[in-house]
Amino acid sequence: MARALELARRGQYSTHPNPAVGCVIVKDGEVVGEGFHPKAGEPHAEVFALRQAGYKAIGATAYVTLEPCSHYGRTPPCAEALINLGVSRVVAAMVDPNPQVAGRGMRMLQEAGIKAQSGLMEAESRAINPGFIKRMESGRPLIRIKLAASIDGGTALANGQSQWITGPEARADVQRLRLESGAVITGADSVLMDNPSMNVRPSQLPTHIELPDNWHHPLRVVVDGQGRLSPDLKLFQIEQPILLASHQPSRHNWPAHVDCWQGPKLSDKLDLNAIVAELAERQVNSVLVESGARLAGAFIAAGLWDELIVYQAPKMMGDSSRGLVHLPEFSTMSEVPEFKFKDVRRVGQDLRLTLVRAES
Ligand code: AOF
Ligand code: ZN
Repeated sequence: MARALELARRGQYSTHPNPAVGCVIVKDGEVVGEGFHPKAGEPHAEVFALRQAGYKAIGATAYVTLEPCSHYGRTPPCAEALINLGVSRVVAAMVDPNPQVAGRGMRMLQEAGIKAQSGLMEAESRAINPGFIKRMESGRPLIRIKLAASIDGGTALANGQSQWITGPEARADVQRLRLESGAVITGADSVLMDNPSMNVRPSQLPTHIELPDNWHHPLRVVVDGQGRLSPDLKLFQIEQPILLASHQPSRHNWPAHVDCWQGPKLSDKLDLNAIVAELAERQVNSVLVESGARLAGAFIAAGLWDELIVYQAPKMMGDSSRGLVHLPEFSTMSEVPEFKFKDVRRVGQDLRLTLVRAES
């Protein structure tokens, strides 16, 4: 199973919206077939492993990082392929949270007389596809909010200057976060302030990442309620898909890669729940919010987040600098939102703090 997990990880930047899955087929203590799912629309992990195993699959054990599927999706059911090719035992790391499968694959195998169990190295398997699992289990994507600040919480000087607070290693780590995300969301404030491109730049990724040729570019999402952005900005010059979200129609003519999406208003602003629902509809598994203090605060206040990732630089910007997140004023400490550190580590000269809900 450890080997199957290793194989699964090879697909982690290209299977969107599908999960990354690996499979190893073992016969008489020897590996006879290996495979992983490379891309949605292409065969699943089991099919590649079965092809390699050929007749040796008869009486063999298949280790799969996800329950074999039971449905006709873009490809036929893997449970059927395992049955037809004579595998006698299937060990899965976890049940597929996709409601179209959800235990039916295991049942199909058992009904065909195959010994089928799940739960081996489950935590490791879940860690490979957190976004897919979140969307399948809750109907909305996993939402991570990235923030960067000085040790005293400054994110920009009073004059707006903010580049660069954190060092090159932290910025490379942010490139990795983008690569892991189905969509990256930012707001008009940040776009007007920094003129960012919001894309993944392979040359700026951490050196340990092996990027496959068919890697998935995250959908860039820009929240522009007031319609303040114009097509000449840098991010619109890059011909990768952009979703431009507003609660009112746009006045501009946008190039074909910019999809203008109009959503409902909630207290005079675009309803963030509606954007998140739209992204789930578009099969986005995980979202990275990379925005200014207002939009980040709005996501937090709406409860639309799973992880806060805060990069903290060993610098002081003083109390005339701008703060990390805009939240309403609190009058007692009991109202102040509390979080829990899930992970704390050093990235280059900076710290990376990962926070989750206090009650999780
Ligand atoms: C497997 N093995 O390697 C993967 C599985 O549209 P399709 O046919 O590609 O089906 C996608 C669904 O299949 C996906 O949502 C998930 O439930 C499952 N993925 N299953 O048996 C695999 N990638
Ligand atoms: Zn399958």
